[in-house]
Amino acid sequence: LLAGCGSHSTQPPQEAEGTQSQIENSMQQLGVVPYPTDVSTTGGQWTLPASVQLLNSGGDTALLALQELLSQLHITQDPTAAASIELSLINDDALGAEGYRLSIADGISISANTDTGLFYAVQTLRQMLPASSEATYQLPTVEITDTPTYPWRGNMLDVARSFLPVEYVKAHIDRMSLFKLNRLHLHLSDDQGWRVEIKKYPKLTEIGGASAVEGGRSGFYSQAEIRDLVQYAAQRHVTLVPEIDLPGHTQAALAAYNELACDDVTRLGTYSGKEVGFSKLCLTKPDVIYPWVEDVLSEIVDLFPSDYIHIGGDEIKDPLYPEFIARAAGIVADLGRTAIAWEEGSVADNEPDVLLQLWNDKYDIQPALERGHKLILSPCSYTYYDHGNYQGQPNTYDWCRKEGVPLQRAYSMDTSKFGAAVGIESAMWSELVHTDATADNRLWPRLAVTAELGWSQASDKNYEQFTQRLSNLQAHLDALNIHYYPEPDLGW
Ligand code: TNX
Repeated sequence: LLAGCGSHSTQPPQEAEGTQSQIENSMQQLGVVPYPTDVSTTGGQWTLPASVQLLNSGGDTALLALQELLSQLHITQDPTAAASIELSLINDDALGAEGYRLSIADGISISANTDTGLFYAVQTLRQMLPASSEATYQLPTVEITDTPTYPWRGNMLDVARSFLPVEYVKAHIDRMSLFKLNRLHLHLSDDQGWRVEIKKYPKLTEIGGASAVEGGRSGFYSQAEIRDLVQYAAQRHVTLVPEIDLPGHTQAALAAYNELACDDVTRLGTYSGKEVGFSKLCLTKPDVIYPWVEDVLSEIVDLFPSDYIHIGGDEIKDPLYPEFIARAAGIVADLGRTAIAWEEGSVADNEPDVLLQLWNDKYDIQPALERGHKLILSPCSYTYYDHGNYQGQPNTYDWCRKEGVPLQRAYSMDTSKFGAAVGIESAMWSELVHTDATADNRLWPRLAVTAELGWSQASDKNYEQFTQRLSNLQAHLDALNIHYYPEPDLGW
């Protein structure tokens, strides 16, 4: 499906059919987000018939995704059908671990090095087709070769301030996968709540799971639920990245286990305010806190197969803070994984493989880059989706940018200017986000920006074309039941 020229089109006037500029025009209008690396089309069309045969050599989740897509469109599978859709695993270094080729001529042929690549090709096809069944399916004849710019294309959900139920997280993973987003960072603990069952410390969820920010939702994930979520996400090529925020932002844990605090008698109830920066594990009680940190992180590692485990590290002042971060990152390493810390953790003497998550646009991360650390880019003035879709949007923060983070602002981020990065991650903090519908409104359509900046070539960046392509995906967002913000730039 080619995107029509919207009223806000900036396309040059069309020339005679088949000219180079017409071809480029139609190329740029392939209604796909994130935009693929290389698209070549001759301007022809192919009609996908009502019945096709599937030829599969190596697709696993990709085959399931393709079958689901066809069944939604009421296209039947028939081994004797003339037209075919073929999935094949190949060996082509240029495609890496996530890339694919998709060719549409008088059939559809998809190839990739991995099931992940095949799966992403199916997502591209899904976007090129309508969101629900129609009488006929016209596709442009096209050759797409597509590989991501960054391996880390993420989103963070703060389920600690206000909980998000398993069903929401699953729906979110589905939605992410349509846009080839591949990391879901779960902020599982904070002052206002503790959201993951830890068998050795049941009070963490008995007490910490029962609290929330004022007006927000309490709750927690059992270990069985986490295992189910991990598997659900893996089938959609999303890695769940757990964060246990340490040593600050720990009031929920301190309320459950008072001995972790320095002042075991004062201020140890649960907390439902919004201010940050008052709580911490007692860093002068190493014999108490480190065994606890080790126990908690070893259960986390056991639950989450992610190579990276986030240890938090934000917004705390303590002379022993650098030592704590280095020790906690060391515990993660001893458990066979690699730590992520928020930018402040850069003051610690960490192994250079520790990832730093940049959140303050102006933080001086240069010294850490010089030591070889890589970044996850979450500069608040572009990626904090708890900030308004527009200036003054009710129940949004604006501490980082008073105009909020409108779609165009988010899109204007230059990912190359911050230093060596594994990718980009947008963050939805939830002090002010207390329902599924509000979460949807904050996440969408802006999450499509995260996807495009994380995947597409910087040289293809063009806001007008991005909005044209994205506006065409409205029916897909509707089909996924997303209560998105009706962004005027998209005509929604
Ligand atoms: C800063 S950014 C925080 C969070 C808040 C958020 C609100 C960061 C690492 N910490 O604790 O929820 O601002 O926008």
